[in-house]
Amino acid sequence: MTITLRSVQCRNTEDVTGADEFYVRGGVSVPGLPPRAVLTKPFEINDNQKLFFSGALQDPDQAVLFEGNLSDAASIEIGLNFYDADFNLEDWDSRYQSLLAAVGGGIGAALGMVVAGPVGAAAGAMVGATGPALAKAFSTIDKDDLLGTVEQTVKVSDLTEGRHEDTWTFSNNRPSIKIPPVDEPPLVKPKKGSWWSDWDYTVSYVIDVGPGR
Ligand SMILES: [Ca+2]
Ligand SMILES: [Ca+2]
Ligand SMILES: [Ca+2]
Repeated sequence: MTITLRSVQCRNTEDVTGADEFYVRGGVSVPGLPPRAVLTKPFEINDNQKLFFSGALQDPDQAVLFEGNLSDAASIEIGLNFYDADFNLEDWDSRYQSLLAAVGGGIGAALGMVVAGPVGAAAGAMVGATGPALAKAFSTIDKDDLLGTVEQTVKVSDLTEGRHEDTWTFSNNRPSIKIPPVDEPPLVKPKKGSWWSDWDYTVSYVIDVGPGR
């Protein structure tokens, strides 16, 4: 089976003027397999645009979240952060491999701490790990704007053979997505009197399940 990021739709950018520089960072974990580090290079997207990762990325492999055969008993944990880049934009091409390695090291260390943790623990650990890992490689990267996070557990036994497409929608009002839902994430309220931006995005992804799973 494969899990792939398909498209991103922007209804409202985080940047106040012009397009956002959208990227995804995080990881995917299956017990017993090496984790997969996820890092897509930033691409510009503006209000009311929908872009496909396959066209927006020079290397569409960056949009692959998982690839391999799994048994019915397996489950896949996905932990992703969605960002608008405001810093280092000109450095991404030359430093991509070292950044990807930093994400891999960060999620690997975080997963080591949650071995045999409860369902969803690995996804949460990966979401929390990319910031510190990347900040070591790129000192200003954590000043980029976090648009949303997803923590999702996919049980292979829940999937029928064929293609499944679904979406994650996140905004300044509801940036945190947990699947299966633990409890409703709290609404984020702007602080009175401080600078505030709003944004609204939907990312779609595809799970393709083959006959051998
Ligand atoms: Ca921004
Ligand atoms: Ca930006
Ligand atoms: Ca906005």
